[in-house]
Amino acid sequence: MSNRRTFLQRAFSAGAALCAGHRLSAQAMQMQMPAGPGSPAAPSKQPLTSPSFPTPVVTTEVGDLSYTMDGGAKVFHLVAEVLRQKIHPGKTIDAWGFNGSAPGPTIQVNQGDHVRVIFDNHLPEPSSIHWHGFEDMVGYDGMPGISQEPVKPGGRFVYEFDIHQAGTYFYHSHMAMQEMTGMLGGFIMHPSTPYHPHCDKDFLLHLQEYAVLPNNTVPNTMNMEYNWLLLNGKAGPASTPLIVRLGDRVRLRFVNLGMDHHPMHLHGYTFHVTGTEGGRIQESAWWPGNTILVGVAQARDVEITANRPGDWMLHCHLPHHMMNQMSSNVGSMTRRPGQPAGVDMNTGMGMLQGTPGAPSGDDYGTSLGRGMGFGSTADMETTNGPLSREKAMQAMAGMPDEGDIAKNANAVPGFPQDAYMEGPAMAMDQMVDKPENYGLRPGWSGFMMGMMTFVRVLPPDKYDEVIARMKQAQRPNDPYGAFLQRVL
Ligand SMILES: [Cu+2]
Repeated sequence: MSNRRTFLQRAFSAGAALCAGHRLSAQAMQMQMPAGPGSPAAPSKQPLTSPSFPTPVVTTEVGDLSYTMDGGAKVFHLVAEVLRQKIHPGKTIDAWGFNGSAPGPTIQVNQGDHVRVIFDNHLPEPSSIHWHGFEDMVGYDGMPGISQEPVKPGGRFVYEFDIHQAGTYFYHSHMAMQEMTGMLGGFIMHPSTPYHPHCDKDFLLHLQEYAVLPNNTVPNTMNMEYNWLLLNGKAGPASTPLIVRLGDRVRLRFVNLGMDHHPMHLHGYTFHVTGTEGGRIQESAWWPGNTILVGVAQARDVEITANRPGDWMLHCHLPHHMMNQMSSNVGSMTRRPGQPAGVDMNTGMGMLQGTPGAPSGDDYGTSLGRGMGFGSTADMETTNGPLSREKAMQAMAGMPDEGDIAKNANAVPGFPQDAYMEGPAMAMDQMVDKPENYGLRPGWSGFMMGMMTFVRVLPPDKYDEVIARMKQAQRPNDPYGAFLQRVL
């Protein structure tokens, strides 16, 4: 006990020492949550899945925005800024977000709170923040040029809210292109009266998409097609699994602020849809499903009782949203040594050259005549290839050669399909190693791309093992921090 109290005191002191504008440690934030039966201040040891309230919402990758108290107000300091973010091993982009991440950190408040958000604009252009779905005064609606002056670079605007709603809400820039380059975040309003049934785990997932050309780092927000599909700012397999104990009641909150609608599908379970961007749905109106279409500017809450163990996939079911770096129309997807970054028009577009001098020749395969080398004897190690067995195995060093590609594959109409998507994807288990991935089947990462992650429903022994590793990692600003505090 004394050790635990000492630890908590230290955590609180460390957090309190940080000024507003920095994210406090998750432990510090937890200390500021109202003391409930499962809060860290509770004197006795809690069971593993204590019915504490409110259950902190975990936003993997991005975590929470801390707050300080000023009189009766919870004060958040939200800073819009340009940042670099690694969305996948080997792919770092220049995004715009808040307080160090895109999406920005999640704001969590309680129904009945008075909330102040100090917004600082560190962008090179004007901005403002819209509070999506808030029933509040128009002066705080964040409409630049309508409800307020745009906040100039270096400028500040202070928003004030009396929270009388409850549910899954979000904030975003109301400059559309800023929104498409990452300026969005979650805003959870916990109800003053607990929902029934109690959820032991509660997760927020932002559905996002970027168009970033190969060899480029800047999302093209004017594009209408997307080649990077993300959950909380990470593309699979870099996304972080949702860790659940067998028997837990689990809530998943999806928020979509993008250009596409996403049918989010969970394997192995029938969930019930329990909430929208308008708040909680009364139980008699819940509807069952295993795929929920999350439209643009919508939130959808779904709940399951996790009574079936396994590493269950959770993903957008649009086929092109289960891929990474799709860009066969602009050149090879992965640049390798010796491969030019740019080539002349003839070569780059495969225009009527080569032997026999027409796109139907051997040098032109299913790459629409763009000289990608598909199906030819001159195939290159691009992500669109390599399709000869020899080249495939070279490119998948360490992968077992189990004859994944038939010897006559290049003669089969339609080839490649999944070999194109999955076969050349190198397993990168080590590159995305983290405690939440512990115990996954070796090579799993070669088969997870885009808007995908796992709901890992773990039996007690495996769950304890993963939780112990998560705690041991002691990651700063751990998005799981508030949750880990409760799991004793
Ligand atoms: Cu999708």
